[in-house]
Amino acid sequence: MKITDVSVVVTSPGRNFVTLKIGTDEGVTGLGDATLNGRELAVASYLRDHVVPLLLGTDPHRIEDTWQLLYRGAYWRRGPVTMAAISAVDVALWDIKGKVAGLPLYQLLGGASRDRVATYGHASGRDLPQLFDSIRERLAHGYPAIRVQSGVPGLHRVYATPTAPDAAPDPANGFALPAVEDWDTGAYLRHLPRVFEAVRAEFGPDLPLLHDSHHRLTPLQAARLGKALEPYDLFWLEDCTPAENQEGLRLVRRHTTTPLAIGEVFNTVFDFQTLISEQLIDYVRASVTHFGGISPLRKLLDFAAMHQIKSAMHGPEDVSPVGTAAAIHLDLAVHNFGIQEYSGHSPLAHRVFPHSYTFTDGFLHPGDAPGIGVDIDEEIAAAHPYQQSYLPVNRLLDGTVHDW
Ligand code: EZ4
Ligand code: CO
Repeated sequence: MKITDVSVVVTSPGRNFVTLKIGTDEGVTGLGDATLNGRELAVASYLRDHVVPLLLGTDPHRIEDTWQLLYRGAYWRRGPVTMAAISAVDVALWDIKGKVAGLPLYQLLGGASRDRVATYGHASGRDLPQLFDSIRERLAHGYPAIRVQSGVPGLHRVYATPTAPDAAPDPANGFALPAVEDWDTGAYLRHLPRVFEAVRAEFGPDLPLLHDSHHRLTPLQAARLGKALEPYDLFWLEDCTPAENQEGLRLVRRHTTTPLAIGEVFNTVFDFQTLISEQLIDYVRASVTHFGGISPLRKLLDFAAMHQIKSAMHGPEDVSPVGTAAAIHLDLAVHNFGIQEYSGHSPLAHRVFPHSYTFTDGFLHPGDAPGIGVDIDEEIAAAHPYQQSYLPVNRLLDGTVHDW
């Protein structure tokens, strides 16, 4: 079997997605997600200009060898652009292998370790009444666990909370510039425990609650926050400090028993080495799309399992339905599954990527179509071309750029 054609599809059915499509001489095709939010075209070029020529004529069954060739052979290792590109190849090859075998991917990964995949959904509000409505709405969708994000008094535009109407990016020279959010760590640290106190009082002790600090705190601030949130029994506190400072987590860990989740911006096992081997976190947030695919993520999860650390794959809207499907297969198969983030996609995105996976009463299942179980409708995709866009940036009240 040989790879005969490879194409990169960039489409924007509501938001940008980069998809790799690998075709073979036997007519079997595979799909992989290479979407890197805000830097999509860099990955598309990496694939088109540097990876596609290496794939043509090779045997699609040699997944591990192809992965090692792309990782080691480039000399320049790691990094989000490279690893998103390698991920797309890896997943597309697993997709092909599953289709040739006539089996859904999770069967090739050892089969199902559970009946269905638990998710968490996002709730947020500028204030408590809006937040409570948002939580109720998520619960009505069946989500068994809820991530709670809140506005902060005195701040206008806070991460993942409903944006003020004037927050739309201003076009400059034809380019949409990033939206600017504002931030005051002291105000956030004073406010957040009150939010969780109110949410617990309203929704009771049983509902699993999560929170994402989105890399904004120093280790000492994170330690204080984790401690302050202990009475509210969080499922986890996510990305409490900028992820590249691994040693900082030792300090956080010494001071709080609030479970910690980290790693959505990581792209290799080396980023997790200290965090896992010293047991500084409880959940790894790596996603199939940004971690180089199914092959390395399975190895990471085995390493994590040795330290009783569980999976919690990143599942925002900017991971495409192709990347989402790959995640759900892995979630179903690995023993140390923790939870899957699931934000869903727009109805149009679901039409561009028809899929066998289902979301029912807050739980996902990959379905039993061979491979990853996702197609691409290239006509609808072509009708929705790339839209230039950025993620927001974050500034302190004096104008200093802060971690977003
Ligand atoms: O901000 O995926 O936990 N989820 C997150 C996400 C990230 C986006 C960045 O592209 O932090 O919402
Ligand atoms: Co996050």
